[in-house]
Amino acid sequence: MIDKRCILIGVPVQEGTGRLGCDMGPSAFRAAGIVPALADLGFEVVDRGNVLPGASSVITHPNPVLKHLGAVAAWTEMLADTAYQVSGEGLPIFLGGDHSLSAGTMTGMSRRASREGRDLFVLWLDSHPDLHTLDSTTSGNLHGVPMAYATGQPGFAGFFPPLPHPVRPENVCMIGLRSVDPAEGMRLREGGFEVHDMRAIDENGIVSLIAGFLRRVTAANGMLHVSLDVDFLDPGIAPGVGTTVPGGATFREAHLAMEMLHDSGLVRSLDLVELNPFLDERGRTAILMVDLAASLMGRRVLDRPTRSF
Ligand code: Z70
Ligand code: MN
Ligand code: MN
Ligand code: MN
Repeated sequence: MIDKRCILIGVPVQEGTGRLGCDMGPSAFRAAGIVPALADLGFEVVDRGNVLPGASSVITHPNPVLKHLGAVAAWTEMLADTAYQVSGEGLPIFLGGDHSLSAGTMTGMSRRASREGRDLFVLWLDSHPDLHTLDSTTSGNLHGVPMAYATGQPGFAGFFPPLPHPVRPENVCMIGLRSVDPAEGMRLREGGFEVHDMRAIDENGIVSLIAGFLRRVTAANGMLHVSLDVDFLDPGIAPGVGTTVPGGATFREAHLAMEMLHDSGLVRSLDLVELNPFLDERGRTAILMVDLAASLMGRRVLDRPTRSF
């Protein structure tokens, strides 16, 4: 962590999903107490409020199912600039909003890493790889494409902003996958990504998976961005999300992952995405996500020595 300042950026994008409600995500994170939770850990918390994209143009594409291409491209362009700038002032926490926002945040953080002569690494905690291209998506929901865009898969040029610093697939670790479309599976097999599905968590435990990745980040002097999709979690504990996929991470696995990330000292930026407060139950998903963010930022039950990986 570069210092003790974290900067909250509300990103009320919902055009990347098929349903409404993610635009209320930033408000729900605030109502669930994210500011005092971080301030209690000794951080200076700067809440920049919600950001908005520039005007979107109508973009036509040969894939007729694409939804809100112009709007998501405009969000991406604005967020790449915002992530780059804010990451020079503190640790940005992006309060989504749907997962299309990560197209922008990964791009901006990759530029930040390059500026420091380093490589961006991404820990992607999600039931989905979000690795569709504009050509391969069959739902047309653009929260299914950010990883393909940020890693420079073909077909985005001329539709999304240019990508000067693509993230290397080898620097991406996905954990929690349990819903993968055929075109995404092909890219996962051939693209060089580090991929751990739910079975891998069950067989190995989440500790060894995360420790292995953190060792690689450390060895490369990498800068680490974490992208946490609500649907990484089991829907039994996190119902406030548009896509519920059974068999997700438990409360204890998710907290343990966050605690390890904190201990590593490697995290430089965080996305909290896909929270849909309209589908939540009395704020429990928002509260859980805030608690996980607090664990990542250093909340703990007992003092322990810092670990290196
Ligand atoms: C599916 C699609 C998706 C998040 C759902 C699902 C994509 N692969 N991503 N929820 N975060 O529609 O492309
Ligand atoms: Mn996702
Ligand atoms: Mn450059
Ligand atoms: Mn997902």
